[in-house]
Amino acid sequence: MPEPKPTIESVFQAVDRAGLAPRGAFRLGPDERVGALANVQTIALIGIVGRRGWEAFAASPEARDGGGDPLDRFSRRVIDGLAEELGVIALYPFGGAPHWPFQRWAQRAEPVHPSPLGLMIHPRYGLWHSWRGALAFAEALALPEVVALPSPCDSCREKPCLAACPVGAFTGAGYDVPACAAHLGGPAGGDCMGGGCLARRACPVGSGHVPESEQAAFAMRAFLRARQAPA
Ligand code: B12
Ligand code: SF4
Ligand code: SF4
Repeated sequence: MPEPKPTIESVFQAVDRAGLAPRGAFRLGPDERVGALANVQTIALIGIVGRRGWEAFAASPEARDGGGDPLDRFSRRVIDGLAEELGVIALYPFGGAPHWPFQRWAQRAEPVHPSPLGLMIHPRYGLWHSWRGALAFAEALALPEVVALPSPCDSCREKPCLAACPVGAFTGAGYDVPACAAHLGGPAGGDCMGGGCLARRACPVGSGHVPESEQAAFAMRAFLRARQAPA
């Protein structure tokens, strides 16, 4: 007898049990079903929101084994495990170009919107969320409708995020990555390195989900290490 079709609710429950955050799901259009996605109809996104997901990582062997890219290795182990259990494909936001368009996908799965920093903003979690992977199903799963909520940036008149970076890395024309990395690696970069990006922290949305210093510092160290690695 064929395996029963999973429901999106059971998939989200499995993600939850694995300690990660379900981040909604969406259907691929016919023109998107090419290459590695040729047999895929539904994509369910998985991530970290606030501390949800981070705690599972912090308790994982990868967090303590001293090896490189611990969060990516943790994500692969857990999400590959879910994919195997469900008989589906796992996709990841990391691992080199060409990148899967997680930010674009996310806008179809949850009420997230582009912010002036380039990061997606969530009405509840603000800028404090990310994606760790996705499960790609051959089946067209029945999905709940995404609740449409406006972008918090539309009604944010002062836009404090744009003024908070000490080196003006957010110019309105993009993100000046070399300026940011030079600041982080220099003597004045301690505040961003220890507590997280000041521009991100200046956003009033989701302020209850600002990561504790250990989580923020981990992300900043990983970012700086990647910027300093030889090309
Ligand atoms: C390359 C990359 C970078 C580069 C360059 C980023 C840049 N702004 O140019 C570097 C290394 C500098 C970088 C830095 C950081 N990154 Co980065 N990065 C990526 C990565 C791996 C690929 C982006 C990409 O090129 N995608 C390919 C295109 C085709 O996909 P896309 O969805 O269409 O993405 C673009 C569109 O969404 C577009 N876009 C934005 N709005 C809209 C609206 C519409 C309608 C459309 C069509 C497109 C569009 O902007 C995206 C390009 O960045 C993504 C992961 C991923 N796979 O997406 C993470 C990602 C974007 N980064 C992320 C983060 C958190 C960071 C950092 C904060 C570092 C950190 N500590 O983790 C910093 C700061 C980022 C910043 N302020 O912009 C998160 C963002 C989470 C969020 N809330 O949005 C992602 C999604 C990774 C993840 N695992 O969740 N990053
Ligand atoms: S400070 Fe305002 S404009 Fe900037 S990300 Fe937050 S809500 Fe959006
Ligand atoms: S980490 Fe610091 S230097 Fe880099 S963009 Fe954010 S505020 Fe600016």
